[in-house]
Amino acid sequence: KKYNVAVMGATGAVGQKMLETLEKKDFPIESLKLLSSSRSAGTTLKFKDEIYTVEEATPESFENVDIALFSAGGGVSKLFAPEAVKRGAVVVDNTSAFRMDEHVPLVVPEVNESDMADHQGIIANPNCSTIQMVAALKPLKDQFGLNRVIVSTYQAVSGAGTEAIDELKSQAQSFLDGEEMHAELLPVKDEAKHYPIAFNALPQIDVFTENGYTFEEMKMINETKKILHDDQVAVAATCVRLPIFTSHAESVYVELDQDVSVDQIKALLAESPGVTVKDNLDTQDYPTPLDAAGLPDVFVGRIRKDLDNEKGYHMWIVSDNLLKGAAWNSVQIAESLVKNNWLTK
Ligand code: 11C
Repeated sequence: KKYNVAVMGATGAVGQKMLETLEKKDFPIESLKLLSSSRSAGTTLKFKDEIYTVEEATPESFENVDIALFSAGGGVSKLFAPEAVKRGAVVVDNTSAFRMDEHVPLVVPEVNESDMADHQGIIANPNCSTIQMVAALKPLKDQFGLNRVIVSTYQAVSGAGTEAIDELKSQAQSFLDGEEMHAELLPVKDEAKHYPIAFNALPQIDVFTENGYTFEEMKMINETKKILHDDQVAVAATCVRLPIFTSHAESVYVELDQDVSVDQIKALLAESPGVTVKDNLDTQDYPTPLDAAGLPDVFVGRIRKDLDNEKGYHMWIVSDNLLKGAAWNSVQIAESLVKNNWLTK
């Protein structure tokens, strides 16, 4: 059986990776519709040697669509996802619009695939920095119990879209040319103040919330608890943007319920789905954003025991934010819907 698929936000950084992933995984597509806001409508994109013209989305665009992959911002999802569901499509939404809605499963297939079984038309794809962390946390929680997580992130500019990629390039060029760097976008498009990202580190991703954490940090905290089905696990996050194009890296400290060896943790993660352990100090082997870019795995390295807490461990988690963090995970969700017969309700 083949499916009528729509990609909403097809011209964006994630949308383009969605097309690449659908093609790479040879997803069974009967028809493909590429949608966007009016701004990008008319753009042409290639999929499997065919040229498609991106159409401006309207509610009617979703007639006869089986699966709609959304990645065009929360506002667009809020507007169009219910319209798509009304017309019989199942929406895989890669924005934060519905993630914390109790009727919307928030899914990383390797972690909580079965949460999708009773979906009501929308399945949310978690935030990229959450996905790669929970992929490693879930096996640890199941095997050894998980009490606390403290994470600091080192996030790529592509998380903020193609404009942020362009901003880093032009600032880097200006700096090397001895010219002034212009900052108009990062850390957050609509905020009053902008800082250069080139040769810099910005401790703000998304807007600040009332408790002093950024929205990105709160996403990591709240989404982790929801995906792991654990309100009790303590989670704190500090999210930082770095001048990296692709792949988010994370320094993660966890406290488990048990005192286990580093070798036990390595062995467990090595056999966990979607996770690759890259950790050999003798050969200086550890994951880096450049190495992880373009690959679908979540890479874990620098696994070591805390020197003061016998149940505390540190690790370094890296993954391509546009693939496992977004497009790859969304297409995995679509594959799971098909495989488990969860498309039609
Ligand atoms: C970033 N993590 O790197 C963000 C991008 O909620 O899906 C993804 C935002 C989201 O800026």
